[in-house]
Amino acid sequence: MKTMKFVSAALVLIFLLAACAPAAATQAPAQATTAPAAAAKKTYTDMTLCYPQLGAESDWRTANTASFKETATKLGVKLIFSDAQQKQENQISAIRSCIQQGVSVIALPPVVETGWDAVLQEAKDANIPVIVVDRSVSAPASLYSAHIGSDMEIEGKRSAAEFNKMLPNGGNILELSGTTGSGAAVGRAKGFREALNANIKILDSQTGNFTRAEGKPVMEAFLKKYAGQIQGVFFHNDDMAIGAVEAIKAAGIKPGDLKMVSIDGTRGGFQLMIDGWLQADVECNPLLGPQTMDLALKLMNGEPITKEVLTDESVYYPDKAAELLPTRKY
Ligand code: GYE
Repeated sequence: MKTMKFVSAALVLIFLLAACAPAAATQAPAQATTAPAAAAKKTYTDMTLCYPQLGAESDWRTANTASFKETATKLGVKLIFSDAQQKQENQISAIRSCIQQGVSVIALPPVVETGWDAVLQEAKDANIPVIVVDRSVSAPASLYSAHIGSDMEIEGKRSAAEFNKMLPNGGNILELSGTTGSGAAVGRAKGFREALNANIKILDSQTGNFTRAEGKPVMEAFLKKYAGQIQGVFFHNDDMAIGAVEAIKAAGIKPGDLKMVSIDGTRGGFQLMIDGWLQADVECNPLLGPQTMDLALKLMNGEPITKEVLTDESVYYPDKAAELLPTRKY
């Protein structure tokens, strides 16, 4: 009996030793390899980037989408792209789905400025960095890692400077503004008003939602109401200017009769300058894919980044429009 007990105790011991040994053997090298692996730098092929695009409302937006898709393909970044059709709730659900999928970084072009706090907090809680792209958000800066885009107020100021030059004795103008509540429309309207000479009056301002389709009827209504009273029109983007010019032509107004300034610098805007409708086009650069992915990689590697990255932009005029049009990328 005693020998039986001894033998079974010995067997248990041998079994336990045998069971532990392989575990210990596999743990040791695993520990040894994790340290150098963690120190290895991540590359673009490790990146899954979420881009919940806000819509396809303009040529600017089409170029912005193409920039993200082309850059991702070139660098080997896995892009999760969606189109929110200018609806914030669609962007929010796209972000939530990206959080669930555990993407590396979210790049968000916000359709409007407000209403992002909750979903940005969700991304933060999931340790997914967010880069705000193009338009700004009003959320606390602690809820996102960086913003890359244009200074919309400067674009508004540059536009005002053109009217100040063209209407030195003052006059009445109209404004076709972008999507209500969007960082682009808010910033451009603010900068424009700050820099516009006091003798130039903005008789009316209506949104055309950054689209050709809405720009045209807004201009038609403007012309009915203010015929003979205006000297100029300020457009928050080229697509609305293109739509509005159809209404302006139909009303029998000739190129140059009204002073017109727009923003973006798309091929369509350049064509309007060549045809004499626009006297200046303030540049807004949509080609943000490369900079965004570069910054996203830095975030993945815990490298230092610049919180506010502003795009370098200028103003285009009709005298160079024909020469520059073939070189335009959007
Ligand atoms: O100017 C307009 C687009 O947010 C800067 O959005 C962007 C604006 C751009 O629809 O064409």
